[in-house]
Amino acid sequence: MKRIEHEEMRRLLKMYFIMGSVNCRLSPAETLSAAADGGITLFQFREKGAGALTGSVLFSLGQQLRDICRAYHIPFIVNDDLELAVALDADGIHAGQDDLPAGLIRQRLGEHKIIGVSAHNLTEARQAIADGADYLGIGPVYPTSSKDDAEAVQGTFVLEELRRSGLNIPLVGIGGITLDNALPVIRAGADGISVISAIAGAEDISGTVREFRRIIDRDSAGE
Ligand code: TZP
Ligand code: MG
Repeated sequence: MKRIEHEEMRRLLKMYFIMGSVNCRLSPAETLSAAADGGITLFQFREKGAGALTGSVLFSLGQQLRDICRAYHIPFIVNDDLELAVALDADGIHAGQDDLPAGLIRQRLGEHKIIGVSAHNLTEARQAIADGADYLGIGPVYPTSSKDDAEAVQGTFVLEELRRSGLNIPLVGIGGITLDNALPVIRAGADGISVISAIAGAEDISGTVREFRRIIDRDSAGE
């Protein structure tokens, strides 16, 4: 099988939901099912922070969330952990700058898996593309309380800079994105948005995802 094509990747990035058990108000399975009902296009299992699960409990939760994704035909991405991604036969992996380089991940996972990399500037973006990333996560666009070691808030500047520099790799914005501030992220050149708390912590998870989709889909239709 071959690498995912840019246009398919762009479609998957539209509404990228990320979470782990520490982010959820309801159970992770209920949270993911509700988000899937609302229309998320991609999911990342990111089990991080105080109280994060480990070992066999982590693996079982991964299996449960992977199976929900499969039932909804939503690709299942694992954050950082290559062994977990392999053990769960995940559809891909997302790596930060301090994690394994995309080139090594590609060697291990093969051509057909999705590899995403976090980049904070043009240099990191170019390197990740050279290493074989399928998409880049750019942020934090806005202030976030979901990542302890988040880099400086960058607004939409880096997204704009990457597009101005002619990079056409699929991009997704991340960090503090809500229904009220999602549109500028798309207008700056992102193909989609990735969200933790505005979805995992929402009173009405499906309704919130539907509303995000309306904002993004309306804008990409040029309305
Ligand atoms: N990387 C940069 S910001 C962030 C990650 C994982 C957290 C995003 O979470 P939220 O709750 O959508 O701000
Ligand atoms: Mg990481």
